[in-house]
Amino acid sequence: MNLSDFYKSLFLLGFFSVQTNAGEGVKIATWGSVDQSTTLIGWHAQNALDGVNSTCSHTELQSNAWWKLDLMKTYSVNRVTITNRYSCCSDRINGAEIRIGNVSSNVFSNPVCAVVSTIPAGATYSYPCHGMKGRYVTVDIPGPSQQHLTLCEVEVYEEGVMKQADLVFWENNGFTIVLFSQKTFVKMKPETRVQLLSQVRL
Ligand SMILES: [Ca+2]
Repeated sequence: MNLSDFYKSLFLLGFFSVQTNAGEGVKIATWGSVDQSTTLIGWHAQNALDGVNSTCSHTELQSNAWWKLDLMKTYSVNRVTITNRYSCCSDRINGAEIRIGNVSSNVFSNPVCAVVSTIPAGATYSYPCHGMKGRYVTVDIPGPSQQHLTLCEVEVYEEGVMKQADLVFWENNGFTIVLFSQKTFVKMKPETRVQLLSQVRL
């Protein structure tokens, strides 16, 4: 069965939800908005969320540098991945904290999921967060010393079944299109398991 037939079969069966393989989770980072404590010219916070490993966010030299993702509502976060800079300065990520919580004004008050010891240049490391709940996912370099925070990609995953309200299916030229939260199209991997439960149609 090719992909279009697969999606179409989902629609014809008339009910849905999506469940991912255990440990993989649903990527939710691209549903949010981002900010950082300061911005080196051209190195925007969004660069850590554009799916391109060669583009990075970058703060100015400062103490307590941070990058913050607002997921727009509270999620249970399964894991966070960070892709480190390839071209330079890979040790700047050492000691970075990943925090998850609901405090926006002072990101340092949210609980720590993990502390990065080191990530090789250009590598992507994954950090389990075991369902920590929060609207904000931040990465920071804590402390008074003047440092840059550079992140080339950050991905956030929620484990489990997608809520029905988060999904919209509709047909277009024989294809069934799936929309997550009015923003993101599904990009299913072949091994993704799909369990059908209910349907919303535009
Ligand atoms: Ca990037």
